[in-house]
Amino acid sequence: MNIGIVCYPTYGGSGVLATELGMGLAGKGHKVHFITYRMPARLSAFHENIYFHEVSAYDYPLFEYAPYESALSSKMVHVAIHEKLDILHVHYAIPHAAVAYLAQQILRTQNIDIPFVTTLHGTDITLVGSDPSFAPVVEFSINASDGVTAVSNYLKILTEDTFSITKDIEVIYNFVDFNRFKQIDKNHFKKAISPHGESILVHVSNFRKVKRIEDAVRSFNIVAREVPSKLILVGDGPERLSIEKLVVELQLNNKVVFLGKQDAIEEILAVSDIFLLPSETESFGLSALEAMACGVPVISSNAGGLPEVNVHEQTGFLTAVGDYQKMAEHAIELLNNSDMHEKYSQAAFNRAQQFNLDKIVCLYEKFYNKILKRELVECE
Ligand code: GMT
Repeated sequence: MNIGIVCYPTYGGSGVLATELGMGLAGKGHKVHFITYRMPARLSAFHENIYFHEVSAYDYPLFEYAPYESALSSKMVHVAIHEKLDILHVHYAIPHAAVAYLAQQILRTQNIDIPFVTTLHGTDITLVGSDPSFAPVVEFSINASDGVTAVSNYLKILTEDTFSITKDIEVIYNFVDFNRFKQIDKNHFKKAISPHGESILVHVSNFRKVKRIEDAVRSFNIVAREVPSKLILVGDGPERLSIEKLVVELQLNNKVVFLGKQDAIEEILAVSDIFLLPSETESFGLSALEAMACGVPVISSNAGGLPEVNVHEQTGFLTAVGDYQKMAEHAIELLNNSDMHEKYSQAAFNRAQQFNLDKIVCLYEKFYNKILKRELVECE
């Protein structure tokens, strides 16, 4: 199949997922064309069957904002024709689903009919998509999609509750590549971060308000009083300065390490003992799944789709949003009991297997075939 993928090429979960999906599909022999404004973050090396088409919006003094949507739509039309695309798959509804609809209409004037699939990731429905400034376009373009997927049951139901949806939404979960995310020996790295054998707690995100990183820091403040430990914060974004300020206020400077944006997340997870994800809302929690694949128990909030990933008292713990005290109590319990930690680590790894790349990529292939009315593939 020739597949066009549109996504945000940044460090956000939707872009990561779209890129991993593209790589998975290319690995199965499909030709995958990424249509984005920058090379996606996880697509650094050359990959067979993967092609990159850069979108650049022509700027002109008349424009306060360069019309990116028009440039993207034109590029989609161009790629669809020249690469003979069978299907377009857009990740994150805003503005990609509306832009795909426009491209589809333009292609139809040239007697080319290409279906497009929209994958809903989270904030395109929750925080951003439901805002009145976007909602009519989001609702229309979801309904105009030939196929719609959501990354959790929670997100499917929320979408149906928020908008008047006339399309079936299929749930296809996030997935993880076990060739990359696995338990590896990185003891030299562990020694560098925790020279005295301190336990390592980790949080990975794009430092947006919705992640409630302050809860991770406040929780760690309680843990560090009981257990020799370090907190590694990976990522960057709008909240970083205020989190740095909080760390200074709580006098945790020598215990909290800000690593900034990192590509080799798996190496950091390999030395971590607990993953913290206190999000206000989280449609799935890809970063938590990646931690679980590396055998790291997760202490998260119970928001959104997180209970579909992290199983309370098995793979980690779920706590009410904002209850950093409880998060700390669970972390202390786990760090003080190595048998319990080992059991949770194994359960986290086992649970992550439910979301392995091969299985979920196959579900996307099956979904494309359904939309294209082709013979369905069997998935495990
Ligand atoms: O919040 C982020 O980290 C980025 C955001 C996005 O839309 O780019 O991620 C969302 O998509 C991920 C992949 O499907 C999900 O695993 C995340 O849970 C989801 N984030 C939120 O719902 C806040």
